Amino acid sequence: KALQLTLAVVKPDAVAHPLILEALHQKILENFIIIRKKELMWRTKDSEKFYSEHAGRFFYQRLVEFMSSGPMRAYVLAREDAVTHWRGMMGPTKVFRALFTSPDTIRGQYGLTDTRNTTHGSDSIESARREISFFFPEFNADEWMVMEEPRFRV
Ligand code: YYY
Ligand code: MG
Repeated sequence: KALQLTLAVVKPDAVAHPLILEALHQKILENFIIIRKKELMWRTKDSEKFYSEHAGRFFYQRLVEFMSSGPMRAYVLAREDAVTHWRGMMGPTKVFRALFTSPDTIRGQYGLTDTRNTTHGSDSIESARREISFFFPEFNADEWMVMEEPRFRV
């Protein structure tokens, strides 16, 4: 079965804590092939653009401010069913749901609030494609699939 790509982001709340950042990095290493990795910080306008689907929601302003409040770490990750696997590892968006229904997930373990919830993960193959090029405009996913993906399966 072919490998699938997804985008994972460690958000500013988790990057701010070196032990949490390291724990998340280890979890990622155990579960995925890391294809690309970078540290970056957003301007407000990047945050607004990335989360434009949520414009007008009650949490939009605090989300935008938080996501441009400090450095983040982004990964392009590969494995079978990478999108759903990372979403499963992250757990539910909302901190109380994460705490009470999925305490073993990343958000259940480290989430602080509904906004400061440690990580982002693409929610579909289509959003993974779009979000990977948002964070890694120099990365050509189609080319990777043709030129590199087969190497991991021989
Ligand atoms: O994909 P995911 O991150 O799990 O949740 P979304 O519903 O797409 O919301 C994106 C982002 O918005 C979430 O990670 C935190 C923030 N947010 C919030 O601050 N407050 C909420 N009540 C819901 C979402
Ligand atoms: Mg989402």
